[in-house]
Amino acid sequence: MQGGGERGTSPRRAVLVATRSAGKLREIAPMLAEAGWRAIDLDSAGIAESPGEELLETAETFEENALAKARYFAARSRLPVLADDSGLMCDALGGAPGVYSKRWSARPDLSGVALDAANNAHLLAMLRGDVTRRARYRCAAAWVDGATEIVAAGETAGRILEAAEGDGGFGYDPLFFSDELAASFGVVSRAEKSRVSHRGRAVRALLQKVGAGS
Ligand code: ITT
Repeated sequence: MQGGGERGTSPRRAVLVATRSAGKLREIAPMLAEAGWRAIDLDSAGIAESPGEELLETAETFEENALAKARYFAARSRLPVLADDSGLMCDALGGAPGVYSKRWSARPDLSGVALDAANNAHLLAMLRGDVTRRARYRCAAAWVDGATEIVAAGETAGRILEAAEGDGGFGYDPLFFSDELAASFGVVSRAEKSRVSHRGRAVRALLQKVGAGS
């Protein structure tokens, strides 16, 4: 069901959201809907996970990685593609884990919430003794549609808590205390997080550029 069969029932244009992360998808789909796009996920598009995907995120910047993911899936679909590369950057760690955020705890045997828990434990261990605990999330969102390639980035600042607060969001969210919301991303609603988050900012900026070009 790659959009084609639904064309007659929905006037909204379809876009493939090229992520294997359920957390990202839950945040990106409503932003697309708000801009008049219908999100199609990789499973619905019938694009099964393949070993080649592991090799997509080898660059040193979120922007290059996001573009690599979008290009890869654009070659496997007829839809416009949106991809996201994102991560956490801690001042006391010189910007780490950055583009290595997902596999920072070096536990290739884990995935999903178990991987998030291992990464969060590693984050707390690495920041032991850091009093400022300053950090920011960064996201690059990329759009590929035929020859058109657009990238936009967004950031959000905060600090890393000593212990998790809430269990909302995903990844490092329960440990990330947002400056702007004065609350952990683990306790706020998805809409509140989206309003100030790195992903909210990147995706909204991207969709504005896409709209301006069409
Ligand atoms: P895709 O590449 O399939 O989109 P991924 O989970 O592999 O999914 P990334 O390579 O971009 O995505 O890694 C992002 C990691 O950064 C993610 O696994 C989290 O650990 C962290 N992260 C990024 N954005 C986050 C957010 O909004 N909340 C919590 N953690 C986040």
